[in-house]
Amino acid sequence: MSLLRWRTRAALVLTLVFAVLGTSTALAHEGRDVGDYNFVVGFINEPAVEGMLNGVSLRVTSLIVEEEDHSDHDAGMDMGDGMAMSGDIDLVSHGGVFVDELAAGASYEFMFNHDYENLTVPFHAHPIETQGSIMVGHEGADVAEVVVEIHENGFQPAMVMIKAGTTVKFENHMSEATVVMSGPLGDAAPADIAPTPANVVLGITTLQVEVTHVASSVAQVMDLKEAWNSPGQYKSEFIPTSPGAYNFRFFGEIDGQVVDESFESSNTTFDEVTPANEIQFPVQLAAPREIENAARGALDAATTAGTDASDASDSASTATLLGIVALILGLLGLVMGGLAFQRSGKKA
Ligand SMILES: [Cu+2]
Repeated sequence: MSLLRWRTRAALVLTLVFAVLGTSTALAHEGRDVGDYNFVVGFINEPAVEGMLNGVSLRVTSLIVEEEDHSDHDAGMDMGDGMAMSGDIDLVSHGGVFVDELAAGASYEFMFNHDYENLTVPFHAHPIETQGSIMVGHEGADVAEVVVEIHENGFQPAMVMIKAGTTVKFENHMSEATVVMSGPLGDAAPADIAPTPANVVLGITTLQVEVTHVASSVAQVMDLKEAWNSPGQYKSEFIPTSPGAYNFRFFGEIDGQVVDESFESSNTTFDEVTPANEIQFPVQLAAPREIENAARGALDAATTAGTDASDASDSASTATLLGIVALILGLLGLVMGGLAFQRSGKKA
């Protein structure tokens, strides 16, 4: 690879890094291996906001690159030429190349062998939502190991240039655990820098998702449809009408492999749904859910008032009836008295 190409690539990556940092929103997805596949799960749009069209996003890739185990990461990799090689290495999925959870003070090492030559490997960490990139080329320091420190405010350094064969050691310098993994931080990298990986799994029609709003335990099964403009991404659109954590349970099968896997939003996985009024301006509106609750309360009050009113009218009509009866009895008494007087008069 020529120096020029290397520089072009570096420029592209810098552009991406700044574009992502510039938006400064915490875009989080959870990546996990499910059988022979890797699932990357999250909301279609993050941050997810209550009352706005969103949905379940699932990206499925098949596992052809061994992760975590650096002893045999040559296995299964085809030494192609030039650009074609990037197709075999999953640089875009969360954890497509490596992923590790680091306790406070712990470290993780990954050796970038010649398969990574001329590639730029983006990486990021949760829940600090920071990212960096490793460029593997012919230039760079001639050392066996390069250290990347993980701090609350990001990676140090965030941009690493190494030669093939160098081990990168990630050190957690924070007081909390973190997850460091390959892949860009956001949902999707620009197409010019991250072409559709060769190992995406297309045309799955045998998976469904059960969406649960955790706090209320309200659940619904939805169909997953492959996004027409994003091969290997499966979506199920819905409008989250309550804030908080959601659980996505994928079930069915892929190519005969049974799938039943749950993903729940949290600060180390994918975003929870934010109440809408947090981002409303200038007037914060009541959420439809609050209006509905208020309406339900008013309806209850009206029903109670109605019952009271009919109770009152019941007792009122009872009183009227008693009054009429008393009146009739009174009249009857007068008539009897009159008759008795007449009779006594005739006798006299
Ligand atoms: Cu991630």
